[in-house]
Amino acid sequence: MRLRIGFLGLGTMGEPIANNLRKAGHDLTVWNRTPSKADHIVSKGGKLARSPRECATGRDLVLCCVTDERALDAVLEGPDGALAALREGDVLVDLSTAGVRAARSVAERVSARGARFVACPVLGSRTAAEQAQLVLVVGGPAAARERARPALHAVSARLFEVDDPAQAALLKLCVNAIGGAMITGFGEALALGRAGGIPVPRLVEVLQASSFHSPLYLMKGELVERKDFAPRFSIALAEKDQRLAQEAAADLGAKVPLNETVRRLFASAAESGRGDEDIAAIAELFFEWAGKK
Ligand code: NA7
Repeated sequence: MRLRIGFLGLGTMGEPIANNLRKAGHDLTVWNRTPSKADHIVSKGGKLARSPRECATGRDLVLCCVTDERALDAVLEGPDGALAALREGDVLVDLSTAGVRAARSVAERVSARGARFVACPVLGSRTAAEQAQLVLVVGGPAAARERARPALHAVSARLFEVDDPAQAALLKLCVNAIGGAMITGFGEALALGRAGGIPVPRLVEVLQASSFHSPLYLMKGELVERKDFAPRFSIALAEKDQRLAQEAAADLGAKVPLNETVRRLFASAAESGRGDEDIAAIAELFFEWAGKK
């Protein structure tokens, strides 16, 4: 089914996702705060809207993919915001990881306009986005999920569906809390090993033969070795996800001491100028600390 889609936010993840929607034959209109990021899509036949409101007007489906809850408010609110365009029965899908509070609050604001909200945080890197191999956690009313499904299938390998947007947001935060603990534990152990003369590839080789093996360690171990920290998933975004997990934990009365430590580590890396680097660069923080003794 060919949908008229409005897509807001063409960053690292949003651009390839929107591009796959175009390739799947949907009628695509895009908007990005920095319009030049739409050049490729526009050169291939996508249309460029002048505001989020214009982008969201008269669409079968509106999707957005922006940094966090603040960016989400920036594209939704105000006279030129996307919310102002929503009409009875419209569907807004948020692909951002904006947290549980945002999922609840946006769901309320969208339903106040008679429209329906689906929180749909994505799992996977830019490469997975380019290859339409993302994993999506889709949370919202069944009829809204049904409307969104052809578009979501076009950009993903697998969908996990739940009824509640807040639960979809929480599921994603839980997965990334585990990922954050894995990558920081990995970086710390690499530095410990290196301090005792164990090269990174050797440690990764043994780790991968153990029952703790993971594609994450293989991928990130190679990046650490090559010092290639171009962002597949940036330290700043990882820190944001830990912050949102802490916020959710506080609301639910759950204790997340490990998460607090992981967040502090990402924050230290960001403060030392590594915020825009890939999470693999967390190892460099431990290498620097090990060097100082
Ligand atoms: P990026 O590459 O940092 O892209 C962020 C996008 O959000 C990009 O389009 C930004 O526009 C947009 N943005 C950020 N702040 C604003 C404000 N204030 N107003 C409007 N638009 C804004 O992030 P990713 O694509 O890697 O990740 C997106 C989400 O998916 C994030 O939640 C991840 O955790 C998962 P810009 O191009 O800078 O003008």
